[in-house]
Amino acid sequence: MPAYEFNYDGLVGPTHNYAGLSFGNIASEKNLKNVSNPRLAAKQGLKKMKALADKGIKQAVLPPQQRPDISVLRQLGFSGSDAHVLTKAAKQAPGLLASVYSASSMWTANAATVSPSADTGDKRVHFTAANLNAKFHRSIEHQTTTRILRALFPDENHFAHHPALPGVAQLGDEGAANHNRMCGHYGEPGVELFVYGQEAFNASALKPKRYPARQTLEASQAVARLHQLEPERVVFAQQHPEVIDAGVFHNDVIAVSNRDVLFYHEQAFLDTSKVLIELRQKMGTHALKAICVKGDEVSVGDAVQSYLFNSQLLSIDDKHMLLVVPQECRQVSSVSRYLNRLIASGGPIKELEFFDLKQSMQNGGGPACLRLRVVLNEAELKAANSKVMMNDALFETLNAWVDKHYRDELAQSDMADIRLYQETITALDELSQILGLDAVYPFQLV
Ligand code: SUG
Repeated sequence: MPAYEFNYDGLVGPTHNYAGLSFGNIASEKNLKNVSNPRLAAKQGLKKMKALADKGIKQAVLPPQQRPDISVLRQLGFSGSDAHVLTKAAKQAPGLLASVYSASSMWTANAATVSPSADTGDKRVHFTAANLNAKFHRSIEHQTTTRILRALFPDENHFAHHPALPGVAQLGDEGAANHNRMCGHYGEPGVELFVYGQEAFNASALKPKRYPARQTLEASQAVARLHQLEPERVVFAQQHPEVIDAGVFHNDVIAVSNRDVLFYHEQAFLDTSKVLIELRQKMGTHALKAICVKGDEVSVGDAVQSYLFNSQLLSIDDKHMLLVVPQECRQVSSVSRYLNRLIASGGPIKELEFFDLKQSMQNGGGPACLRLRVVLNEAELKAANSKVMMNDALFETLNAWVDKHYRDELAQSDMADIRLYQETITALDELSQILGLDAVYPFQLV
């Protein structure tokens, strides 16, 4: 059955801010305490969604989460009225307050790992919400993520939803950001490539020295089992520990794939030739097109600064792929020169599109971080929530919703303000109606 790749982009939430919460993510650390512009951030994301939808890419929206999540502060011992909880947390534990305020669910590449029905044993689309255990502010996303995914893909005949893996470091799971799927057409069985940063239960295995490896082999293996993937169609590859230490905190900061094309930096994997041999063997008749960027063309540092690989590689048709890159790729000269050569090379990547996503980029989130890929066939598409599909009308409605509810400046000092909390609840209540969501947010469940 024909199938399509849908890009579900995270709608940036009203509390988007810079709190420096992600050790190992250089942009997040660098922009600590900068004043953010949530309205602009949301609009930059919407603009990308609309532009890609206009190019014929299947585009949808994933709603933001409820922030601040005051229930987490209560769980950690703060009590009294909501206003009191916020002011006490601001005084006593500003790091915790910033964590429950983070709009980090916008990076939906970390929401879940998704396996299309063509790959799974029971021929359903499988979703496992990522536990995001490596960072406290992200570890509080998965319960709402699961509720949202269930609301968007409700029919159990077509969709299987797994709760996040246990929230411990040995099973750290960061979702689709460390997952690629190689295939011919989207509806055909594919080979799923899971990239991990460390092996948790092997003390002698190589690990990064400076920054944490967020994803473990054991977590990747568990997701592959839950999704009933055939071992003959799965590849596990270790990310090079040295690139994690250079700021590559997810595989999607150093590699991206689409169908039979793998676009990656030469230092992405610990043992590249083994990964390529296994992929070629498991892909069978679909010849892998490997596009390797050498370190003397683009250094790992320039890749991290420009987010060249945090791009979206999208099929316009069977012979034409588009690379969606952040505008920073124009500003780093080695990357800009490389991209000119790439387009002139006559390979499968024929077109570039640059986007201004600076608000998200300053927290380490480029075009690929902002989207979760979900392959759906016609029957699955009919069973999915259609109100989140991007089109002219939804674009207008969401822009108007952002204008009505979002601030254009947010500093850490605003977080004790109970009015900000109330504004977000009002906004999400309205959004639930726009997107046809039923009781996904904690405030709707009480
Ligand atoms: O988990 N940044 C996110 C960025 C996630 C990018 N996602 C992918 N590569 N797929 C993270 O590090 C920063 C929040 C702050 O510092 O305020 C943050 O969470």
